[in-house]
Amino acid sequence: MADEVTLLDFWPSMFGMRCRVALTEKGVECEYKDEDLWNKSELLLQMNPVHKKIPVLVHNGKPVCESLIIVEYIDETWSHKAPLLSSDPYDRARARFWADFADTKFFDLGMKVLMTKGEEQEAANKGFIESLQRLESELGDEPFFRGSKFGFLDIVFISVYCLFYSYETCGNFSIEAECPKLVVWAKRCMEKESVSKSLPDPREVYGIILERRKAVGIE
Ligand code: GS8
Repeated sequence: MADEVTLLDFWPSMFGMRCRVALTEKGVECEYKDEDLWNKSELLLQMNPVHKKIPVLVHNGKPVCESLIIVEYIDETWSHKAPLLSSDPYDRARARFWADFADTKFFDLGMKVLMTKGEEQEAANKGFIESLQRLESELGDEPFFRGSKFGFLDIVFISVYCLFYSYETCGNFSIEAECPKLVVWAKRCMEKESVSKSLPDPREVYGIILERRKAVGIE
């Protein structure tokens, strides 16, 4: 029997994008269901009763939650093609460390750039640019985070590329001026169809950010 694969998703979600890129890299046929996060479907509540969040990968009726866990699950389940994590334990540990950095530090700093103003935003800009620079030095002179091959960490971080325009516009800085190699890396990733098809238009994403800024009275 063929695999039944569904992704409960929300189009501007950076976490959803990770799963979309991984599934496309592996050539997995998948039904994408866009959730209304203000009116969640019964299916989402049933499949992720703990966090009630997207993304959720439903594979033959069984849910897998949390984007990093989903990407690893996809890699292990469809292991015949495009390996995303290295077979070396040290490389895997390093990839997981930076993925954790993405979710526990990097995204939060980025969110502060988008959702604050004045002195608070200036401090956020500084911290966020430092994080980008850290990431850039982790990349070094390699084409991808795993060296010559596109893999897990590229998937973890590339979704943020569709927010670069928003970070630069809200924070009033240039990522290209601060981290030129990182921008070259992002453009290299965008040459992959799995990435370019999975990331939304940066201006549409900025439209959402702008609405949120207005809603909380910063704009
Ligand atoms: C985060 C998922 C998440 O925040 C992951 O999958 O990596 N750690 C998780 N999902 C958001 C949408 S993206 O901003 C979500 O589903 N929010 C709904 C809610 O909080 O009610």
